[in-house]
Amino acid sequence: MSSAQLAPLVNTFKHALHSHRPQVGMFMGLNNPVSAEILATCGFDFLLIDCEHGINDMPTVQAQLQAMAPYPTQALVRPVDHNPATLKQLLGMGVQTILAPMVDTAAQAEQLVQALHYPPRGTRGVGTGLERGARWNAVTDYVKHAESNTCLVVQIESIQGLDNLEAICAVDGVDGVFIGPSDLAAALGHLGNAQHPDVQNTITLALSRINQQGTAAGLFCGNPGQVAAYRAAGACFMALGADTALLRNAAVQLAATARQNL
Ligand code: 3PY
Ligand code: MG
Repeated sequence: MSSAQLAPLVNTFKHALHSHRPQVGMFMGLNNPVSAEILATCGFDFLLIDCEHGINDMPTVQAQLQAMAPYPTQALVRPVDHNPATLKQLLGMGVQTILAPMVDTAAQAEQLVQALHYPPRGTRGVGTGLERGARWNAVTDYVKHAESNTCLVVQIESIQGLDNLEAICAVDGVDGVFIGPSDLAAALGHLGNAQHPDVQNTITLALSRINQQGTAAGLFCGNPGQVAAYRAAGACFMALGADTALLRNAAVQLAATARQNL
């Protein structure tokens, strides 16, 4: 390998899911490379840049990927939709793991797999000389190693998704299944109350069903007090809250503490 070439960029998150090694991370919605870099120093296995509900867009996703690159954490991106063109751009800018929201059927999961991989497995277009993902062709044999370092996690957050859970897990190329408690709560008639016992029981059962398929299971866990219970129920990877909420909660607490002493 010449000094102008790089070794393949290994997706340690994908490998962790396949060996069911527990992973903790956070959602990021602040849309800011400085806060992304700060969080990259904090000991999380992964940081998830959210384009579904956060205002992150293509240039700011790229800036955050660049900010996080020197640190031992993996970047995940949740795209706003399943559009293969959106996914192609994200992979091109160097995203190696996609968390796809609102996956309800095995057919949708299969379409996502196809969008993420080059032919013959999929339909991803080839443009490595223009793309950060391949480090503009500095990565040796990028196209040959892309499949083994590209990871798909699908989100289950509807009744239909629950009904099709086993079939979705069985799609070749689905590396993990992530429960979205807020949308699931809404789907179960408990909008705004993901802690409702019906929702929590449904989550526990879903985690067990995902594990029975041999697939890595994950979920959003806004309360660190629930980590142990979710782990016992079969969660392998958990997103522990969001940077936006962390900032607000800490600021509210700071203001309140100061006021108590005025
Ligand atoms: C949800 O809870 O609906 C999510 O998408 C992840 O937090
Ligand atoms: Mg959701």
